[in-house]
Amino acid sequence: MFSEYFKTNYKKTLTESNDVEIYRALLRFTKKQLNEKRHIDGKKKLYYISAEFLIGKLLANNLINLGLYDEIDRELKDAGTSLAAIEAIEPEPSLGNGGLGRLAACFLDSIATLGLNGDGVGLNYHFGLFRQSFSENLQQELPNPWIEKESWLEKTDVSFSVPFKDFTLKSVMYDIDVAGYESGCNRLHLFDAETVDESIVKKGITFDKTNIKKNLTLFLYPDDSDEDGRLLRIYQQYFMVSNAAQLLLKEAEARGSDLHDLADYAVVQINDTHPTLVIPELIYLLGKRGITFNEAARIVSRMCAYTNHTILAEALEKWPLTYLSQVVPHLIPIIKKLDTEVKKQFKDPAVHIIDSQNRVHMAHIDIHCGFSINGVAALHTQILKDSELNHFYRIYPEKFNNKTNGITFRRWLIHTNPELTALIAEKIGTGFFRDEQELTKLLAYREDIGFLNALLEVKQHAKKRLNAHLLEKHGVVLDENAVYDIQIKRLHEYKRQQMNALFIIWQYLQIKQGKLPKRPIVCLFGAKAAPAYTIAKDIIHLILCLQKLIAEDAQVAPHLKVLMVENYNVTEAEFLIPACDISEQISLASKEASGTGNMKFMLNGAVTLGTSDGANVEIADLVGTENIYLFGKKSEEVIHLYETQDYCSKKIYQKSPLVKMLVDFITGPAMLRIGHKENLERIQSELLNKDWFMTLLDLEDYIKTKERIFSDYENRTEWAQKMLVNIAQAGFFSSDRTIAEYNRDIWKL
Ligand code: 26Q
Repeated sequence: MFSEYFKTNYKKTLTESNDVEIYRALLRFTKKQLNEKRHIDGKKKLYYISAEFLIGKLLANNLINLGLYDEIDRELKDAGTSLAAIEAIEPEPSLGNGGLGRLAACFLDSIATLGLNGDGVGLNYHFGLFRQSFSENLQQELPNPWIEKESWLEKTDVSFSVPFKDFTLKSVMYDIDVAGYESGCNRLHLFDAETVDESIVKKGITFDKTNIKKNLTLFLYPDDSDEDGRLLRIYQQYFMVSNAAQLLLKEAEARGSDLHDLADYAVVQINDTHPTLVIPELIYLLGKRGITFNEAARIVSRMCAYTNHTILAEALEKWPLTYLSQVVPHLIPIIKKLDTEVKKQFKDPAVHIIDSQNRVHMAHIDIHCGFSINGVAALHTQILKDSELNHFYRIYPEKFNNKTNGITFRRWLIHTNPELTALIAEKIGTGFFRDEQELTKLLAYREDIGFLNALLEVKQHAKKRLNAHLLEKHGVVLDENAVYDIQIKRLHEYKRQQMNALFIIWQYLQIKQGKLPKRPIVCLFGAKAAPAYTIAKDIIHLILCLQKLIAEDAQVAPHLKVLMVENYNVTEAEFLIPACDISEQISLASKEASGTGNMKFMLNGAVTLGTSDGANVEIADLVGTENIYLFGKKSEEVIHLYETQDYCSKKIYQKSPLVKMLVDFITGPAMLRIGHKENLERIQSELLNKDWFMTLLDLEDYIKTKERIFSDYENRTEWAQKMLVNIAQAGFFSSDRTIAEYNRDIWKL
């Protein structure tokens, strides 16, 4: 069918065309197919507002969801190319950073797949999150242009005026169609400002942060280490939510709402606190349309639901009232009024919206003024109720609920791992495409040696595919008989990439002493560090120095390899995850809200090495202790240590010769020959004098557990059984399940 379309429109055959031409034609063709799809509708509509939508490349996924993938792949293969080759040409949008953004993308897929009436709303960042490059073993940040003349974006004629204190900006709405699997279409609306000027970006990702008209949608998470940067974030947030609110009102009115009944027509999911200003903005807009403050606040409180993605105090947004006055003065009376109401009812300052230092606590607005607060994994929600948000839980127990995260299997199994998909389908049919719980049927094959061997073969094949990609794109060669140990996620101290680095030092020293691992070990990393997050960048430096040290050591290199993949993104993840044996999920217990990478790895037959944190706990419940490697202190112990301020990393260092040896190595002669003294000393000193995320606390247990996992890996049949159980029990983590729960408990579409 595509070849026909191509011939008619391009007056030549696929065989006579190159991959770039085919890509452009296929983009147009697929957009046309999307256009002809039914638009999902209904009286009530969900607006999923998010600063990030980490959608990844869209071509293959759209074709899968349209049911066209196999047919077009066949046509392309007949013409001497393939969809995989064509996909390589597509640029990856970089509209997100990590879990929260990828979750939003998986959710859009599931919302459409379940036929629910719901759109995403965000910003059209021209350069997205920065592109990462490594030079001198340091992270460098560059702009990441992803928008081409023809892309998935469609400019619409929808436009709104967004009033700031000193000027008003007109918006432009771009749409990306979101096709559900064998279902209709929803949309992702990305707002932009026509005045934005890419040419103001100078060296790296620096630009004039005060020139809002020109810089508003240039970058996701512009550096906010100074006041101008923080103000810019507020400009971005308000621009996003004002557009969302205006769109919502316009559409609800078109569907027949008289605004007094708005809550019957629209529901807003606030993805972390970044879109919180939508609450005062909706009250403001309803006020302008003649609705009293009290009624508006009541309507809005029936419409807004908030998802919390973190318990890190430093990540909970608090904006000085003075900043908000400088950007959106018209919202100040509303925020103050909401705060006054709260202060009338509750004396406890912990729940006030505006604190004694005149800072506005964004999450507090969400909790008081919305009807639902959800955590993203069972443990996370429990911690919110018991400690982090306990003051609020005691006031509004009925508002709190858990929605354990999920991932879309269309992307993270069917698309990324066609071999595994085919193998599973051979055994249990394709029912799991729609009902992921059907994967448990695989449990019947636990003793089927043929099937277990086939699983191992599929893994081997994925390693080959990864290696071909790494060779082509990054010029590196990995041993395909090695065990692949992978940690890919945002770089953050609580995720403890530094602990993994200390393990690598330990393994290096073992090999230096002649104690060789039974088979080569490959340690893969992928992570971007926020440009102003110094210690995170030091950790990248540490890992890159180890990578070089080991690669250049002829005695060690055959047994150990470290690779940090440059510019880690969704596409890299799609190559890495199917090839993984050991999934590193080693955050300090209580700190990782959920994790979703852990679910993707599990689904692709990797075994988790992790702490009892986030969704790891639920993975463990599903697969049983023999199919997961848990280590480290439990969340209650960690929370207790914080409360009593009893943790002292220096004491562990002084007591344990092993820990001392590893930490000392960071600034030893071998490392100083390669790395920068300043960076290495800073990370070492952080570990010794602060170690806020208790790396040294779990280090020895981590090393011991890792030795055990490598040893168990050698029993290939038992390992394949672990793989099987992990795949079979992954069905619970389908985002279709998560979204069905959101709809049942919150949205009620
Ligand atoms: C806050 C203030 C100032 C600047 C930036 C931010 C900021 C930016 C991004 C705060 C948080 C984020 C992103 C958070 C995130 O990705 N959280 C992850 O969400 C996933 C989906 O729920 C969870 O699985 C992860 O556990 C959680 O870390």
